[in-house]
Amino acid sequence: MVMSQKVLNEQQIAFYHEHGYLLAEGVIPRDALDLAQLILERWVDQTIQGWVDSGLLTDSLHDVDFAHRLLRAWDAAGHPRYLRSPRRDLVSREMFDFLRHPAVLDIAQDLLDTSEILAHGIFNARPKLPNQKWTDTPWHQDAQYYRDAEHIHVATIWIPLQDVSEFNSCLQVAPGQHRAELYDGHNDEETGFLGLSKEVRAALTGQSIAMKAGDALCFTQLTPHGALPNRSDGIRWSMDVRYEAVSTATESGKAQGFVARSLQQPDQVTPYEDWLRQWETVPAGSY
Ligand SMILES: O=C(O)CCC(=O)C(=O)O
Repeated sequence: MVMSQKVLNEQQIAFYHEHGYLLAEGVIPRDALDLAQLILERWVDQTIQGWVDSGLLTDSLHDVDFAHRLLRAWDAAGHPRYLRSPRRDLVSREMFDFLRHPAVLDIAQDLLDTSEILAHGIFNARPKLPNQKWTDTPWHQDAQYYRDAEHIHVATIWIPLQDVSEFNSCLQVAPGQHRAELYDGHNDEETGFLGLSKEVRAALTGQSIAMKAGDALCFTQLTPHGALPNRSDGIRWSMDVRYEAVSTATESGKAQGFVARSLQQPDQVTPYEDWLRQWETVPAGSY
């Protein structure tokens, strides 16, 4: 029997719908953060091994802590490009378990107001190194990346692995602006990321959301948001995951997504092997 429990109260849910975002404090338990870190440590190992194999690096810096290892290796390797928002390379049993972690699904259930939940196929890890312009996420709406969700509620849950502030790349949101339209996507000149036009961006007032590890920032597919630069001396790590109701699930959500919870039809919950099969055509090293 799948257990679920309400984690957000009525005021929090009303705030989310009114303002288009919610900072939910202390909702991500330690074991979920540890699982995310394990997934990311494995990805760091692979990334650094790639630099060693291609002769950019001789020492894979195993003794350096998680907050600095990729940074030290990247410096030593001469600043090679790497996958700034890895997704395909994270696909594993552990990633599957993170996406369907009961604490994360409980939040999704409250936001979506249904127990029939699809884990959206678009999720990302963000290894954001200090003063590294090309990983600074510009202002955008998530639905600019999956326009079939223009009128479908997709809830993003952004989970930092350490405390974040304006100093180390917390996110900013534009409260209430999820009621506006889905804007055309523009390529950000500095980063190449898709985002809002300069004109739309200039009209928004960003609110910085400082967070503790264990907090979750929730926002809708239309909520404008972006990240501040990382001015600390450590990496800012985060995971961003998305959920939508099974009954209205979008094609882009279903493509690499899976039914993560169903209290009405538990036998419809996707087994790990079926999810893995959905990735067979997506090449390693891609999003
Ligand atoms: O982590 C970041 O820098 C950006 C996250 C983001 O934009 C998202 O989760 O949609």
